[in-house]
Amino acid sequence: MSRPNFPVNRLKTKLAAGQPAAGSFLFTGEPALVEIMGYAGLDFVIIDTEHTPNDSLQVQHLVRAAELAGITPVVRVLANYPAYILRALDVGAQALLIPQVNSAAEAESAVRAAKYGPQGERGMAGIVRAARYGFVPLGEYIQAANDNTMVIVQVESMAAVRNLDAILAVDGVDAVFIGPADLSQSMGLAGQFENSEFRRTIHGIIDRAKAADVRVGIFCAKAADARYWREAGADMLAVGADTMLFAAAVRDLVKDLG
Ligand code: 3PY
Ligand code: MG
Repeated sequence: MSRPNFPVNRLKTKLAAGQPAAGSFLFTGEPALVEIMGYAGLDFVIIDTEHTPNDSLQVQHLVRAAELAGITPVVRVLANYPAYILRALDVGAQALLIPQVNSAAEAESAVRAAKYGPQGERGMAGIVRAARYGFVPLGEYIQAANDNTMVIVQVESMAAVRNLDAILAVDGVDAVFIGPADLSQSMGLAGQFENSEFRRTIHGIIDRAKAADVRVGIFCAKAADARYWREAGADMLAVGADTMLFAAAVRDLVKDLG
């Protein structure tokens, strides 16, 4: 009987070492694209279930592909509900991205749902994929899950910006993640990503997270934006998505064909 190992959380390792981590979103449900991202050298892939129809069975296949290719599978849940968090974790998500977290109480609720006791009250089943189907003693699995599972909460509304210091102080929040699209809308500046007030607000979030010694991520449409926000102090750069990368490649191809 072989004894399965738990995957190394590359995103957590990098952020803990003070190094920036780079990744991308996955909007299709295609495991081959997860493998390609891993083999190309990205640190993490955010498997999205907020804005995609991917269900948990598909997420499980995508997480498997990520483990195979050595890239950390982050799952963005549909909403901040314990049941969605449990689904993502039981199939093996190593990190959760929780959309629209607007207060410390909401961040605490996410952490409670993500951690087994005594830190939280995640529903327990020792035979799921994350638990290696019971091939690892339950106590060891619980410890490994609580140590390795990351909780990353999205700051993407003015309410979250107002409550940011309290959110940053929540025990178990590994990082905050800026969602520029929703944040711009919440500021009454929908899609105005070059607006100076908008950009000042993002700088402010990054500075406050740094002051609290909490890691900070951001979605970037392109590599130049990622370089800019990394320079400004962001640690977790999520650049584009599989669909965006493919669209850009096909656009270039059609252009090159003349
Ligand atoms: C947003 O821009 O609102 C996002 O959630 C990006 O991840
Ligand atoms: Mg958003």
